[in-house]
Amino acid sequence: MTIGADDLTRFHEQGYLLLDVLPEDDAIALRREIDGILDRHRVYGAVDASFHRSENQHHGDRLAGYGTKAKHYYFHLLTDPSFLSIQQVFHRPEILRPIERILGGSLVINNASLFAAEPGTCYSLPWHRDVIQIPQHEIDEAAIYSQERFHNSVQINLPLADDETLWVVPGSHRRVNSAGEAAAFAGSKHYAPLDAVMPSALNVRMRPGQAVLYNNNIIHRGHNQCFTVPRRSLHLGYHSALRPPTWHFYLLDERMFTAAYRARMSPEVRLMIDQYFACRLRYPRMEDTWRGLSADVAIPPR
Ligand SMILES: O=C(O)CCC(=O)C(=O)O
Repeated sequence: MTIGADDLTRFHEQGYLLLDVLPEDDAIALRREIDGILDRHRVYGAVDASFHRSENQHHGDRLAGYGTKAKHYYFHLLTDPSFLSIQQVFHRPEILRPIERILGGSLVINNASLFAAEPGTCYSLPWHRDVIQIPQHEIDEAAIYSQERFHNSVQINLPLADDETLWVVPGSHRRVNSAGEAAAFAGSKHYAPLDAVMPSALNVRMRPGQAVLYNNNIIHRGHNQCFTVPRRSLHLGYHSALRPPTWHFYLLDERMFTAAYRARMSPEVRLMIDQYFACRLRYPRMEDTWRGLSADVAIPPR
């Protein structure tokens, strides 16, 4: 399945798009497989119930001792051999086709993670746009959050269990902050304070197998006062190799892809990784992705 012109317009205007992507049974089967992996590393007993901040969650957690903290875990799926068996989902056509429609083909994966949390966990990632790689004084808001600029990145949350954690401010990806948003981000262009009020925020509610595709310049956050069901959501990022990438492209750590590990990957995923590093050779410097942006203006492919 791909998406039609209306969905494409909705994605560009609203900055996010909710889609039925995987059959629910496939999502539940995948969730069972992931539960099995987590269970093999889970430690039962006393739980550290203190609140764990999540601003640096993208650095990743270790599987060992899963469950000893009441925290929102973030596991890197492309570099941890424990997750090799589920990597086939990264090239499912149902995921790739809608993104190709948005980005224009030659897709390169640049992030694949798992959000996992157990019932009773409180999770509050502050409001942000995904610009934390850019030093605050170099964030050119008018150039980055602009309709004129083609944003070569699509991020997806694909829940394998009911999920009501993602919040977005529709349309905020292509305009500078409103007065209310500017007040929330007055102290930091990276993260608002945890208790900041965000006007016009919307909660994205999804069933297993649905996915939200979003432009990660949108103002968004992950927030769940207290999970009542486990969170098991895939969090994936793609670029098109046809255009210069954005700063999100540089997350993968080359050192993790040893010859021994690569030999264990499926040919399809190994090819995806090869394409990633080939693209990175062409665009080696992350800082080039935000410097001189006004020259990188282009209309989106249709
Ligand atoms: O938890 C979520 O759904 C959002 C996570 C997020 O925004 C992030 O990791 O940057």
